[in-house]
Amino acid sequence: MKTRIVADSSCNLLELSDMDFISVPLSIRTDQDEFIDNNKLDVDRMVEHLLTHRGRSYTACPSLSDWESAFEGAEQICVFPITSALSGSCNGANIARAEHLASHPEKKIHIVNTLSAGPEITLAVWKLREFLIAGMEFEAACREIDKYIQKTSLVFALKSVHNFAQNGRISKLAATASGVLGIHVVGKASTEGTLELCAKIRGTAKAYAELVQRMLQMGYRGGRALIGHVMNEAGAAAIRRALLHTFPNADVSYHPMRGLCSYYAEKNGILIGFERG
Ligand code: X90
Repeated sequence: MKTRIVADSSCNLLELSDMDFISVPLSIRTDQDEFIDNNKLDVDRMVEHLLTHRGRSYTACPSLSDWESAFEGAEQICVFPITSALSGSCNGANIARAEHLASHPEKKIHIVNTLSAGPEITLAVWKLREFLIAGMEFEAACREIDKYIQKTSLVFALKSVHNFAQNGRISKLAATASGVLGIHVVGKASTEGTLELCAKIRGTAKAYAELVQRMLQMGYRGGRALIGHVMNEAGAAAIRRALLHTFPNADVSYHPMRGLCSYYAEKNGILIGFERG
């Protein structure tokens, strides 16, 4: 039976080695332009373009047919949409699943309730890949992933939450002081899958120290961590060094994020997905 992993583009992966994988793009829009978050998108150019863009901008989740075509041609599919608390992506995946199963009742489609975005989802995709490559049976692997994601978390440091406020995904009040020069908003994905803003920190070094501190408080003990950044490799590398200073054997990597996360996290933004315990 053909097994596939499908994620929407909030997971920042374009491919997955030794695994049938499809990324379903969200899109980022202004009144003039549309940026489809696929492998053709020049993310840095989009980020720079939006920095100088004066009008409104939006995002849109994948269409039902985008989801359904990602289900074609495989019999066992595990799906990773962005948090259902902030996007219609998960709802769309569920509707497409029901429609697809109506005409293909023999298939198995599992949708993971990620309640997160970016690197935390990537960790779960990587773990599922490991389970499947190790020969674990599909349904058992999906059950293990539902458990795994309970033991991972996401923290972030953003210099602006303007695009969240603009799109009504956090309150304007919560966004106060965001965008003020030198201020970083440090927060985490809440258990409901929304943004929880924890602190406003002046200065980059202090903000990153706060991120590491939060990770420790939340139970990071040197497991796998993935740092997603927006045009900020130096920042990601510095955080990685700080984590390795405390946990020399930790498996910490970083990568630039794709369009959707880069749009919301904005230039220099950092997201960290990590294993607890
Ligand atoms: O449906 C759509 O238009 C997409 C909306 C997505 C909104 C959330 C984007 C999150 C991107 C930014 C920081 C981490 C937030 C974690 C919350 C769970 C990542």
